[in-house]
Amino acid sequence: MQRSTLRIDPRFRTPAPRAFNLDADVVDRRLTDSAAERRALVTGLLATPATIAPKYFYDAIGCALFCKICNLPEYYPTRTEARIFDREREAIVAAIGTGKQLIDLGAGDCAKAAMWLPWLQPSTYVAVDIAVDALEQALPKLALAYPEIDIRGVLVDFTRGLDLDLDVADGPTTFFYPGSSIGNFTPADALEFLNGIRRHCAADGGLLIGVDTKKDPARLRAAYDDAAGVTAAFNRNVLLHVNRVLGTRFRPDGFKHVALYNEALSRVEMHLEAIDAQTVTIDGIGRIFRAGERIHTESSYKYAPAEFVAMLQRAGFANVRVWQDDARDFAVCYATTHSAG
Ligand code: AVI
Repeated sequence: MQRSTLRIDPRFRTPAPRAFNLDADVVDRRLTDSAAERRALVTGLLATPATIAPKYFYDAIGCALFCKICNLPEYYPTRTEARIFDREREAIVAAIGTGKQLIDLGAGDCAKAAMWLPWLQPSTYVAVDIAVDALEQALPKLALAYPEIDIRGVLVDFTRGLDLDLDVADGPTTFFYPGSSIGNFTPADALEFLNGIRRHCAADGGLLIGVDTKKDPARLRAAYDDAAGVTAAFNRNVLLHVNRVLGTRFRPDGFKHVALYNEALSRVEMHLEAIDAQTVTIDGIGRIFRAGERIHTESSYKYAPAEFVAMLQRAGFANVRVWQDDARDFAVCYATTHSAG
């Protein structure tokens, strides 16, 4: 990913939404309380076990590494979801309908949604992401390619709460949340998040979402600990990002990448394990990481399709359709806000 010409200090405050000078407007609604963000990060690092929120993976280098992960032989979710989309495109379009507004959560480079634009022919396409670089590069190209669609971007950390009241117009709305990112929420938070989406959908709206399924733990582990070491680099890079945010001096090479499947909780966990004892000064406090001590950096929950359908129904969705690949490695669901077929 190229560096953006737009300079954004990660500690910045944004008093009010503003529009950048692009062919497609990008509104900045990122939250603002950088002191609270910093406090939460410090609290996580000083806790035992220590934690870092997964959103800190996605600086410019982290985004580039994540793109590489999506193309790794071991990381099946991205290509499996793409195959389901390809194979089931017409059935999915028939279920969704055309001409609605399309809200793309975690849009990134907008590549996944771009495949749907000619099919769904949305009136409006709103790309929502926290990463300014990706939206800034992708949206002008989309706006040129689809002049008939009102194309907009919203910069927001929607993992802190889904408040798109200013961005979602009245009328039928399709939310698009691919990539099994829902798995990075705890089940309780996922339910609340899905509820929030449903509230924004309005009548005749719906959610198209990708979900990773439970499977052989060895395959799950391999997907998060690839032979080329890309996921390990992605995991360790979070420490460089933390160093920039907090002014700490974590040494990424002092930590080992650990990926494991926690069968009891149905989740892959990623950790960074201290190779030897090290002390890191965090907000003036000397935090000792003992050899073998771990920092928990990510959980990625896996669902049986029936479990996920039940969660969608608990969130108030109805009429859930599920499409899977032949090996049942991944599931794509479309759920509506109305109960009639
Ligand atoms: C973004 N998210 C769905 C990925 C996942 O599979 O949980 C993040 C990831 N972490 C390591 N590899 C991929």
